[in-house]
Amino acid sequence: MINWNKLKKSIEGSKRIVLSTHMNPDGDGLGSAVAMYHYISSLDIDCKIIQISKFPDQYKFLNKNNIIETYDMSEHDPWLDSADLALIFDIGAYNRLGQLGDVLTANKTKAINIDHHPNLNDERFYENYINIEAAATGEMVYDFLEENHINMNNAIARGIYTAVMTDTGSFRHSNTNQKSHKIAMDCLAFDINNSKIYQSIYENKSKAQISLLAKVIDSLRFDSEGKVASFIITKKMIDDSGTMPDDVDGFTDFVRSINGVEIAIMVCENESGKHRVNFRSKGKYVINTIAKSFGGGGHKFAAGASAEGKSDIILQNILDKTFSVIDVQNKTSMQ
Ligand SMILES: [Mn+2]
Repeated sequence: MINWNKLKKSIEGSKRIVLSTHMNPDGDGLGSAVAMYHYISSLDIDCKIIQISKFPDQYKFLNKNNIIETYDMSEHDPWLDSADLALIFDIGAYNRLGQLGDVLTANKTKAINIDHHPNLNDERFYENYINIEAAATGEMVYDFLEENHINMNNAIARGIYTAVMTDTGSFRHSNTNQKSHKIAMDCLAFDINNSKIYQSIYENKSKAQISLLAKVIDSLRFDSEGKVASFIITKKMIDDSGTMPDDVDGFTDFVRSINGVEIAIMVCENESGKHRVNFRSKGKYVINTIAKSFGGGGHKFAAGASAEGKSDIILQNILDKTFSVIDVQNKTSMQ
């Protein structure tokens, strides 16, 4: 059992708290940070959310009064100098804090990890609050509030709802359970506009994004009798389509939705020779072991890694590993 009261005491004993999440932040990381921000600022503690990437516009509705700041060395380093606590949400790995992680380490700021990814026991964290059973980190923020008898309000509910909605694939993925729906129900009691939140995040695609998706669909590769679908997105495809690297978010989920596909794999070249790899499974095969063997990680059925080199060689290596993982898991499931 997680001792959420201990976290409350750490918060109450701090004078200046920074909240952050992983690079290329998503609805879970941002929603968790926003929910916690509204609680902490109600205590009159100096508090900022600082994230390190370009702010994703589809989450603007979380950023009323511009409470989510984008890390800027000259602006934030003096403020961070006297931060005595950092709460880091949904990080997966400390390195995904980028430069902000280096600043926190240099300042010896007490950094607390609140996450539903497996604990990597990174010594740069002072403390870890981990629950890999949680569908979202936002579920853990909900637990924190519940166990400490802290009431939600509209702004807190909006953050938590966004976190749980996005990490459960809008309550569709295999991690969706009674609790995710209970959290949604409790959040909706605070008058949040669930339909607007959904539209803002998912019904906001650019034409360029859709034409890139069309190219991806055209070039899909199928293996293992159609169980494995994979695709490559080159830097050139991104440049030619006029999209941004983050615009490929959700492509792997889309490919997984094809009948018969159990595993979808994306190899996307962000910068010349540098790739982001995504794995999605329908639930029959655990795929974070594949991600791990390429230096990445993640959840059982949704994971990622990065890889350097030539796109087609990277994909082939990943596929080879995937085939052997499927073989092993087929054998164990027959036993
Ligand atoms: Mn998450």
